[in-house]
Amino acid sequence: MKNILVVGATGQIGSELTMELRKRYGNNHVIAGYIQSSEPKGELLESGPSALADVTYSEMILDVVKKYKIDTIYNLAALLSVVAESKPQLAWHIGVDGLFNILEVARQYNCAVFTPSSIGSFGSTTPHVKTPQDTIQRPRTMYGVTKVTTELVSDYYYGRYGVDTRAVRFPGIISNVTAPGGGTTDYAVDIYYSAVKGQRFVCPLKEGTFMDMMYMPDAMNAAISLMEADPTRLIHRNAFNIASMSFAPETIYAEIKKNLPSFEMTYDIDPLKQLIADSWPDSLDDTCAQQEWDWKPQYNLESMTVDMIEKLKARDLK
Ligand code: AKB
Repeated sequence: MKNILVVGATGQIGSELTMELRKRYGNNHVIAGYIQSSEPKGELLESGPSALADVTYSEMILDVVKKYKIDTIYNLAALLSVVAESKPQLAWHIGVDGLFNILEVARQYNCAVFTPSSIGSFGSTTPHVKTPQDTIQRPRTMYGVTKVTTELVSDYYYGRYGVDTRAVRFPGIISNVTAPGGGTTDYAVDIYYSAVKGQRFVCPLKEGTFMDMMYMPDAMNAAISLMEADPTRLIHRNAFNIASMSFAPETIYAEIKKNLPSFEMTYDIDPLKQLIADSWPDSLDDTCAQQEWDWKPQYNLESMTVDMIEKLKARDLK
């Protein structure tokens, strides 16, 4: 049986991934690692063990790994793209110094490590349509710089020390549980909340701004399937392109309107978000993930929209 530490367990991905891992591996085998300012609450707190695990303090990570005999770490600590532009040094400290802390403990205690990268690891000189697995990565955002670095450092620890590091490049993740904060793709979550609350949505990105997106169940499945994959089949490690849908604001708007016909959207462009989005791919080619670990998403824009609206309606949003 595995013993898993989720670092960043109270964040957008962590809060759902921790619960999913508990379902699959048993509640007591999955530790929700949190930082002081964001303690777990409710089901996350009550369903299993939690521990202070601030990625910027190596001793803290070491103590948790030793105490709970951890063999797998999902390292989700990071600042998202827009907020990283206002705090570039902190973004590096959490994303890169933090990763070194995790990898050093992983090297000593033989842990596998998942540290997600992102579509943000690409830049304006990257081929934008069907972006290949191995291609130009010259991002100009600090978020992207940290993500390329985490890919390289993770591969380094695999090649040099044999640490079992694996990762995917996440697209924008859409969830009806925990809201994201400070990302460029957040609009694709916010739009559903406005629609279900019966409010007009003001979109911060221009028509025609395509980006890859993914529904949370597929994103969680990608992370867990990759960590479960047969290592002898993996040619790549850090990090795999994955994809399930690519759309622009007008596409998601039209899809929501099919379900909620009175929904309205207008535009008020945020220059920083637009600059970042324009530098990211329109769509990724995920052939390597399909071939090396049988990656296959379940949701498209249509099925995700039906599910999002149903789940948000059931929450009776104020
Ligand atoms: C962001 O928008 O910063 C993230 C991402 C795509 O990595 N959601």
